[in-house]
Amino acid sequence: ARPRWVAQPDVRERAQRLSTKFEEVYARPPAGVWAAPGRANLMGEYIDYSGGMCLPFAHQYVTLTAAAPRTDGLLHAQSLQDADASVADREPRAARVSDVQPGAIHGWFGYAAGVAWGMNRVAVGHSEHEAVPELALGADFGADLLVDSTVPIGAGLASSAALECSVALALFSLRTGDDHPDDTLRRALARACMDAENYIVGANTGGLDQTASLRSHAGQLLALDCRDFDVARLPADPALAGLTWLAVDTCAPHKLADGQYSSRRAECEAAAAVLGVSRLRDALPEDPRFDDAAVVLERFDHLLGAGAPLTEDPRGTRLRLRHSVTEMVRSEKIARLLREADPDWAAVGRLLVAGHESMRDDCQVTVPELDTAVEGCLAAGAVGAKVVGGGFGGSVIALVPETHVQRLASAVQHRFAENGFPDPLFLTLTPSDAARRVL
Ligand code: GAF
Repeated sequence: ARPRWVAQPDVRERAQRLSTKFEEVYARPPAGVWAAPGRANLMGEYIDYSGGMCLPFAHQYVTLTAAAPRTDGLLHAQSLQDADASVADREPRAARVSDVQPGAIHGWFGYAAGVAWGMNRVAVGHSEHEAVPELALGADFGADLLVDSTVPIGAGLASSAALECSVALALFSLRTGDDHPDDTLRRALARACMDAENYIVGANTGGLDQTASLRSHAGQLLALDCRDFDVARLPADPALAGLTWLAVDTCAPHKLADGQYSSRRAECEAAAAVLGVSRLRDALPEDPRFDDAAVVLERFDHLLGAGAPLTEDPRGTRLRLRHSVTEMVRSEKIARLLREADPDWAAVGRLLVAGHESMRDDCQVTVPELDTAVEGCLAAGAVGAKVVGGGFGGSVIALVPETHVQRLASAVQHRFAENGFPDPLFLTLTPSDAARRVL
């Protein structure tokens, strides 16, 4: 069989189609259409919640939200993907904004309604964020929403964040009339989307995806410092070196809310408690090297030997710690390499492979399809390859010479067939603009 490629999205055409559909569904035109991308991540997996550095970029696949305001405090939502969903998930969704709260909303509508809740929460401020009154939706604010996604769903490419962030930008624009929120407001919107995911959807994720979706720039990577969500922009363009980003969606089912993700996070928090720091990044110095990671592990072993209170699974906790601190160093190393005028992409590639091995052996979030995809990419000439995002299925990204892309896809496809895995999907990814109004 020939490799199956995911078509490049025609965002304008999809937005126009969505606008027409909106009129059919709600019997009035939308006030606009907003789009938010998913992300890839070069390095810094499973360390955002520990304050590590991540290196994401927004890709060109977006989720679109067409929206019009209401004045009765109600939120209505439908999705063009509902046709593919189970019957229970297909009904139009409605909720009063003031009734949205943890445990109240289920299914994908939780992501959309959760954002309204998150915006009101961030507006008044809470322990993790100072008040940003511009995000307040107001007592009678409501909206009709129609959603369409071009981001492969559940593929580890941040389809959830794309949904949240497109809804957030739509609600913000409807409420304030501001179509160009600055970086400070985007940071606050990202926090509102994180809150939606953490509290309304119940996935204890760390903010990487929402930040990438709302704060990226075309042609750049973000160096995202998750201690304070400050970003620096790296104008790293592999195309200058004849390289491109290829994603292989293994199509192995991917799910974050099933406890595996939260247990990884809990183990990292347990390791931090043993080390006496509030988050693992604080156990490393400002400009960390691999030697520093080794020192942290020695300290951990020493503290355990001295009878530090421990978790149920000391061995697992130590592996998670080793993944976290080495991943933090790999991220900083790649950021240093990419700040050079002519980056050493071969060195970047070696770090990507080391990152994958750590995700496989220490974080333990890969599945055979992911490992096979990475091995297949490397055997066929990729400069580097690794799982992207939360793992347990989903995608790998590979850094690939442009001239090898087709050959490499055929080789991976062949390897999947040999292993009896279903056909994967292939996408070339381009660092693209953050969430924006498109119509
Ligand atoms: C998922 C989460 F949503 C992110 O916060 C991040 O932890 C990622 O997995 C792993 O790096 O995408």
